[in-house]
Amino acid sequence: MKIKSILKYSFVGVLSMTLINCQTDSTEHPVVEAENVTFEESQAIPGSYIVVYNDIHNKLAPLQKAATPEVYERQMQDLKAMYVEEFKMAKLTEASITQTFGHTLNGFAANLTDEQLRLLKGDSRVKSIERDMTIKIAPYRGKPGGNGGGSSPDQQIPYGTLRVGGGTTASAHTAWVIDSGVDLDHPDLNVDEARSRSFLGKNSTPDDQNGHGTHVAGTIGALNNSIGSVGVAPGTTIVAVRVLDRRGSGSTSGVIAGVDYVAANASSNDVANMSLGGGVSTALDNAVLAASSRLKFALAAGNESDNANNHSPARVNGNNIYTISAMNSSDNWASFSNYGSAVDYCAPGVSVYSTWKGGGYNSISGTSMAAPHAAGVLLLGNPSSDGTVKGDPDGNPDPIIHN
Ligand SMILES: [Ca+2]
Ligand SMILES: [Ca+2]
Ligand SMILES: [Ca+2]
Repeated sequence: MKIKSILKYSFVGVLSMTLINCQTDSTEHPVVEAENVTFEESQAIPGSYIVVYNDIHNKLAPLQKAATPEVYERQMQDLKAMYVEEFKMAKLTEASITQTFGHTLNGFAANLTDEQLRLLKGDSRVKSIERDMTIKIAPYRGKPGGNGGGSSPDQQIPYGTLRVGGGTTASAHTAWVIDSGVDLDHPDLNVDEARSRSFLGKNSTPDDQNGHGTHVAGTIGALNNSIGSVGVAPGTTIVAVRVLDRRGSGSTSGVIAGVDYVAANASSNDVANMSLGGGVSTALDNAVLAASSRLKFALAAGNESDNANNHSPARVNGNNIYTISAMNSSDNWASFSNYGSAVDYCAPGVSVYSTWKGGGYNSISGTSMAAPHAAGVLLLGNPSSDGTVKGDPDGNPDPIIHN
């Protein structure tokens, strides 16, 4: 197989790895460069581009924070109409625009012909163009199917919830889970369905068809009742921001749209969790950095056993951005975890018990599972730490996050 996956998004679960470092023969395959982003043709979504707008004529007033999701949708509709008008010369149509961004990046994703691409590239009102890339699910180690629901197991407090000093108090703030959706009616979760959204196209549901997003949600806020699991901040309001489908397929543009929606609707002290990642996307990095002025972010470091600086959005640094590596129940480094200077804290990420789609439960591993422990701590206030992880491969042991 000649095709190398260097910049494919994937869920951050063990073995989920789309290895950026498996690129060994880039001379053999043409590497396309668009602006400051490098990727292989094979990972690009044919004809789909992320266009960042350069407002040289000051046509865009900064958008007001959206009071409701409906306000946000109207803002995006107006913006889309503006971009169609602005780029009339490239015959841009509303139908060709697949996502619109206005709170983090100014711009849009669109399906473009080669001629449209040429016209936009030569236009000073365009700041940058990135090719849109595929997000794909990766297999989980362990029990990918989970417990499909029906039964209500006796409650157990996961080791990770205890290790980070959680399990007792709900946060008054909101957890925004940018993932495969969340099981909206899971009996062990408090999901705000009204603010939950899917960015997988018109009429798609924010209900989790995969399990991964529900697992993340449970680690943050599974209820302290009599059944199942207990999250770090049990009972905290969860909003599902679905950017990955039941197979884990999505796009960079969809993830950016999710981040933009969260930035538009969140309150400060809210926390967004992003347990996904891949190679480098400057547009996604910039979106997360911009959104971090409005709320906090917990980011999975990634599972490539690689430097997190090679992966977006893990590599983004900022005051409100926490990149999280993974360890096991004995505070030992998880061999799959990414490392390096971008990492801020370590958290439990091996054999983590949590909620699953269809009212179920599952135990899985990954920095995907570590990040929501940090999200839970951040929802409870400023984080502290309790010791450092043993065996950190970068020689600078990450502090273990603690409430
Ligand atoms: Ca419970
Ligand atoms: Ca960092
Ligand atoms: Ca370290």
